[in-house]
Amino acid sequence: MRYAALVSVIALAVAPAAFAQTKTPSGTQPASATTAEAKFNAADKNSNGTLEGAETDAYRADLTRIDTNKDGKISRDEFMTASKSGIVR
Ligand SMILES: [Ca+2]
Ligand SMILES: [Ca+2]
Repeated sequence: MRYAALVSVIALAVAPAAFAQTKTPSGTQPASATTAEAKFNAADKNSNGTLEGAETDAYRADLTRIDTNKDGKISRDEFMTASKSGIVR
């Protein structure tokens, strides 16, 4: 009786770890959304949620491709889209 209870406790403790290992293979994922988010936040010096003016300097070469609505600014959505398609690295 006590042994059975112990086994079920161990099974409960081990199961989530095994699941996590099979779900996330290490080192195979491309730049994640979290990384793109961090890059955007680092570039957005005034934290207004948009890259404009000097904040876009690092992305000037690709600005026409990143700035899909052509307002001269890079929104968070535009940045994420560009990141997914490999324009922003
Ligand atoms: Ca900004
Ligand atoms: Ca824009």
